Amino acid sequence: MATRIMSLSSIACLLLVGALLQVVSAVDYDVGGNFGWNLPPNSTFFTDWTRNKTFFVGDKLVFRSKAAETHDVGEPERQVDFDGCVNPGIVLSTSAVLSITLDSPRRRYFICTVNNGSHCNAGMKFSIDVFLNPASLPPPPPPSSASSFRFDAFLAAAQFLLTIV
Ligand SMILES: [Cu+2]
Repeated sequence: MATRIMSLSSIACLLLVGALLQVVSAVDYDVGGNFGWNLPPNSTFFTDWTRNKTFFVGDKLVFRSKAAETHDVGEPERQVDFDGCVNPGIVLSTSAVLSITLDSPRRRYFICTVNNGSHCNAGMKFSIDVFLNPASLPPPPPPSSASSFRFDAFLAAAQFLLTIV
């Protein structure tokens, strides 16, 4: 019976940890927050939006534009093109909602190309650095006796909790 409780608690712990990792590992960002991907009130609006955010591989950028405005999303490859609002590469429409998954750790540039770069020059542009998610990195080397002891203690506590409820 004790063994059965032990294995149930272990499974419960693993499920809990798995659920937490899922939550941590992927975030959908609405670009510009509630304001969306629209003509901003000032030229640093979207750059300001990126501040204090850390973007990881697997996260998504969701571009939502007002029905009354026409915007798109281009991705220049170089800083100089981003600065000049030119050479956007493949341009994606935002006629509905556009979602871009951050697929690899690198710097990325996003601009609106509408009206020959005038939207971009008005501030519809931002760059981000995408990092590898620590949760997706390979597991650390075998646990030291200290950390495995801590895990054993955690399991024992979980088992105790299950037996008293
Ligand atoms: Cu635009």
